[in-house]
Amino acid sequence: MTVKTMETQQVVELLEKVAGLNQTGGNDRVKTIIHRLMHDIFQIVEDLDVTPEEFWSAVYYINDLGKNGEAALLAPGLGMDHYLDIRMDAADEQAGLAGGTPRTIEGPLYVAGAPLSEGFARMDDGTQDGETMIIIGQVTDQHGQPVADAIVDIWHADLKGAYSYFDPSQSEYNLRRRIKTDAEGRYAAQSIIPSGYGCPPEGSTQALLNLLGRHGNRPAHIHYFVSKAGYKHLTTQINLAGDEYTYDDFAFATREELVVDAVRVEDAAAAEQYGLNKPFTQVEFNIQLVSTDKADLQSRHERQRALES
Ligand code: MBD
Ligand code: FE
Repeated sequence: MTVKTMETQQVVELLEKVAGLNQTGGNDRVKTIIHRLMHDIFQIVEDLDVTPEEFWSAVYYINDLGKNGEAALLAPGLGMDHYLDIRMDAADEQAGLAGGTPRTIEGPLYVAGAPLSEGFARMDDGTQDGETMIIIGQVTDQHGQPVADAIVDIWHADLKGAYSYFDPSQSEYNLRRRIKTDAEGRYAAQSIIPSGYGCPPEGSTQALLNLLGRHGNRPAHIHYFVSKAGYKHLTTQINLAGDEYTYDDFAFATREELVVDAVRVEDAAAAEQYGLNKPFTQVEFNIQLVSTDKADLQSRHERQRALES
């Protein structure tokens, strides 16, 4: 079928009324976006000859997506979070603010207000018998000078690939901590090596990924927010090397500079240094911040987050 109606007066006027362009009230930015959005959806229906059956299955898909609370999970799966990163990277480049440790996506599983400590934190509650992970690193500026008193806000999954708060079986703020860097800009944490994440197998996100012939897995990874006044806020993650999905992340968050080796340490003296009496795995992630006087770049973007006031 090759029915073309998009350029008719009837459809042009319909889109204008849909977006409230003939009304004085409302919000101009929303009107502009909805006008363009609905135009482009109509255009897809025309160009791809979308059938009523296809159209209504999409509508009820969105209903299910919302019921499952998965809209912010589908978004990274469809590359939207990574696309925003690509834009922010390009904007930084244009503003002369490129450089430092690369950003990558936040994901939907941050919880605000994790316990804050100085220099070191124990992140796991001791209930899971995982491989002990020691994370160490130094925060520096673009000239390699240590950044003291930076807040390193770290969160990661447990052995099931699940995150505390969203997984109510875990203790409060399990595997979530904020650590203030010491005078040398250093931070350290003891935790357990996380497992990779997989989308809920019966969920809406996985249902669409199946239709695309895609999996819904992420490699083992550790999320970071790093901030200090005077520096560009950094949202990033590290991906552990050697995971099946390190270079095949359904959320497109892997960047070469963010792939980190997890190194097994068998040396008893090294273990003793952290009060451990058994081998452990060390992960080192050094972070370079970029200075800026632009206040809006010094804090994380606003978005809905658990327990954020
Ligand atoms: C995660 O742990 C995650 O980091 C992202 C981006 C999406 C789903 C689960
Ligand atoms: Fe994650």
